[in-house]
Amino acid sequence: MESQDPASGRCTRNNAHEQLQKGRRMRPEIESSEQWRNSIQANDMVWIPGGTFRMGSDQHYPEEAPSHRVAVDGFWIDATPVTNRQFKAFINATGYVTTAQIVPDPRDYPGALPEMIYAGSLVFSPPSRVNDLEDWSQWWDFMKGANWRRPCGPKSNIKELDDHPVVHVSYADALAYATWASKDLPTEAEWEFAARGGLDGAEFAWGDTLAPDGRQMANTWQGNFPIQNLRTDGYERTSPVKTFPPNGYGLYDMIGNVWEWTSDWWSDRHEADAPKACCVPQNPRGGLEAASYDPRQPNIRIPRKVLKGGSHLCAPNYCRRYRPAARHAEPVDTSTNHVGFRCVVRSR
Ligand SMILES: [Ca+2]
Repeated sequence: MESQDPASGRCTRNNAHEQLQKGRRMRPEIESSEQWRNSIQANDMVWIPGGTFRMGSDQHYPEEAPSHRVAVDGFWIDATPVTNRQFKAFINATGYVTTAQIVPDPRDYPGALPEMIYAGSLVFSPPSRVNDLEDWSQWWDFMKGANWRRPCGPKSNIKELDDHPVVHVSYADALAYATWASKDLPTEAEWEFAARGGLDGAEFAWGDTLAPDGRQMANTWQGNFPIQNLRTDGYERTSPVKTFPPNGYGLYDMIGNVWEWTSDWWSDRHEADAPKACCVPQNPRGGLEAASYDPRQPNIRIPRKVLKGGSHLCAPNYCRRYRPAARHAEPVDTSTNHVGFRCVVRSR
């Protein structure tokens, strides 16, 4: 099974509630609809008209199947992933501390080596050679001191990365930001509908060819992952948002750059297509939390959410998940340097 995101064995330390209360007190409430509209426009959001579409794919990985019809109501969605500049404003306003900056509770990780219990996050560290593409530990390093301010470890910083997507955010971190901003996280159906940009059934967010006429349409990986990054698209790691063309809805970086959190609990497969148009699911909310745990790690009870969009580490030889239908299971406590998020606002 090809997969790029390991379960890191991090803990869920939910300090979000207390910090959010603090944040709310410091942030003026948006009370009138006019203020709300102004907020939407000021926040660079795009209105996605509701509709029915074909979600998933029968042509790729088993977790994307079966392709089935789904209906979603209209909603607003951020034109780009949340950037370091935006996340910094949230941190400055609330004093929020991210999951990666907190030492995990060993009780959440029975069997974990004591020397592995520290504040840190997963950083992609390309090896010079690999023995087995199934063994992700060859290129993922649970690095002490890595967090959103230090994306490549303690000696790195984000001085030149204001317009890059924020990374090293857990699900709780993403939800805390969204709540502070009076927004929410998208469901998988909302995210996929938006990513398709009106091209129902297309392979990619821009059509059916990965690189039309050789043009790179997203920040992915060109070359032999994980040892050879040709950077044909110009970027070895994350790229500034809006570097690559928008999709048909005017949304940037839906594919590639960073994976994005959705609010749906993971399920191994989609549900079957409805037998009649009358029975198409409306605004589905994903599977059950109890079914989202990783069966390969029975001792670690960390539920998993759905990630969408693929990242700069998705490569043709390893993880062809640079498509709207692609999905990945991520434990809610896990943060890495290729996972970020964007927010939605549902119609009032
Ligand atoms: Ca790239």
